[in-house]
Amino acid sequence: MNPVPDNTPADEFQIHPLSGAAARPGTRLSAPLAAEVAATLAAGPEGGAAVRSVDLRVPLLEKNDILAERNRGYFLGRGLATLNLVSSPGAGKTTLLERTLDEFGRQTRCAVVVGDLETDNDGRRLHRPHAPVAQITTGGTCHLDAAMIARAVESLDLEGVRVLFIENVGNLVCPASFDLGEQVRVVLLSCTEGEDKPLKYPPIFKSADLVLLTKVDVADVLGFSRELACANIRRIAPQARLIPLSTRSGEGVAEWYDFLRTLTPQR
Ligand SMILES: Nc1nc2c(ncn2[C@@H]2O[C@H](COP(=O)(O)OP(=O)(O)OP(=O)(O)O)[C@@H](O)[C@H]2O)c(=O)[nH]1
Ligand SMILES: [Mg+2]
Repeated sequence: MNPVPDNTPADEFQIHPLSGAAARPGTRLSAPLAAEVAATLAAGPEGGAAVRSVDLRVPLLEKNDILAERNRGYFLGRGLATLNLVSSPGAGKTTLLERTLDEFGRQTRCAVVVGDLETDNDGRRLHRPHAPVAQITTGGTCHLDAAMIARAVESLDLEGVRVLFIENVGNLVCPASFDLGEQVRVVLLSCTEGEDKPLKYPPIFKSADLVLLTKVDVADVLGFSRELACANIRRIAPQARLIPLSTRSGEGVAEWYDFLRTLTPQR
């Protein structure tokens, strides 16, 4: 494999044509594309192509923000408090929602929209006669967006529902950029991930209204420092409320329900 040159400018990256059409001279490309590929490869060192990155997210995010604002108005009009739960894969979002529907959800009617790349596993886990659930399978997209939420919500019977939970795709990066129109963003950090994650993935923590430090029942056995994790969360997300929690031991669960009870729909 070709080494990456030392003098690579910060806004460029390298593509080495190890596979695909560019690596197979026998493959015929259309004439204009072939000329463009040949010129690009000729310009790069040892067959590598230097490509300037272009940020395509700005128009995409502007469109999402407009749709998110529309969702927010819809939720407010229906008197719905909405929470967007985001975390790395496996931090305990579905487990917390299962327990929440079984306990809090008996007094206050709740609904759930849950997103995953593939499978409807979480939707099936969350299915309860007293709580409507919609599953979004993104087919590869690493986050939910406002348009997906608008379509999913249309499929739900929201009669009498006061709290709408949105379980985002497990990912600590992409969901940070996509407003869904939620009232409250809840970021979960589990003890199995390590204390340093707020420092390494700050955008999502900076966007949090509430941080749940989950799986605290296993903190000691993992040698996980709750104090250090809480200090890191407070440093990166001083605006957020923090609740250490375990769905296994029940620690923090009552505080979570108290938080939910205080929510009144607002922008
Ligand atoms: N020890 C312990 N394990 C937990 C706790 N909460 C969840 N788990 C376990 O963590 C694993 C992942 O939990 P999920 O609820 O599926 O996590 P998730 O965030 O919904 O995962 P994705 O949807 O894949 O992102 C499961 O094996 C749960 O049993 C907890 O409080 N303590
Ligand atoms: Mg889940």
